[in-house]
Amino acid sequence: MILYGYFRSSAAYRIRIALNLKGLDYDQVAVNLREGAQSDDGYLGINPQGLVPALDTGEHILEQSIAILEWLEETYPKVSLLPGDSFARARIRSLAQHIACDIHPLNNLRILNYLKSNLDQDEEARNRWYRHWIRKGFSALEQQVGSDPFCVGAQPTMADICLVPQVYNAKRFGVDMQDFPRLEAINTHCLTLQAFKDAMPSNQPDAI
Ligand SMILES: N[C@@H](CCC(=O)N[C@@H](CS)C(=O)NCC(=O)O)C(=O)O
Repeated sequence: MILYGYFRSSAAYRIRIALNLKGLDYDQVAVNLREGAQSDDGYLGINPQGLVPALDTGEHILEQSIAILEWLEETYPKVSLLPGDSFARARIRSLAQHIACDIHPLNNLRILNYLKSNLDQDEEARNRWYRHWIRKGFSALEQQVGSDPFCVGAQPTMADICLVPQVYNAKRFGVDMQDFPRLEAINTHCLTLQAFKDAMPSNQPDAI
């Protein structure tokens, strides 16, 4: 499989964690978001949305990280990212979607670029925007996650796969994680696992 991503892309980071947890081999192609490579014709031929990640399965190209996670789960069920009964699985999906649908998109690069170029917002204003939406989402998430020791239960799930990259973003933009002790504890615990460590942005071939 080939993962099209970028070391700092949190959506691609999700897929790296999942592939590592499931023990699947993959190659990576870096799409340099800072240089605008997501809008090159070549990449738009892979994902017309101009977003990473995209996963070439060898047979198909898949986009959208949550859909890719679901496909990986169905295709390689051995190490489950959605364990438990239907209620547990719905909770896992709910936390994952909270992050992937309601927190992450507001702070995407193209949103920040629009705030800068079209709405004349300076760096301080853009960073305030960024921190605001993470803090708002994390305040609710802090009350929704468990502590056993992952977001839901005793093994890492799709919820943790979405949480860890979002905490990485939060820290990068100066969100004080002391206000979210449960999220911080889950993040710290996840990062003791090799699959999460290997997926960290700083451990990717395109890291600068
Ligand atoms: N909903 C998409 C979001 C993908 C996404 O927003 N990717 C970001 C990086 S984390 C991106 O490619 N941004 C490029 C841009 O904003 O121009 C998914 O989950 O895959």
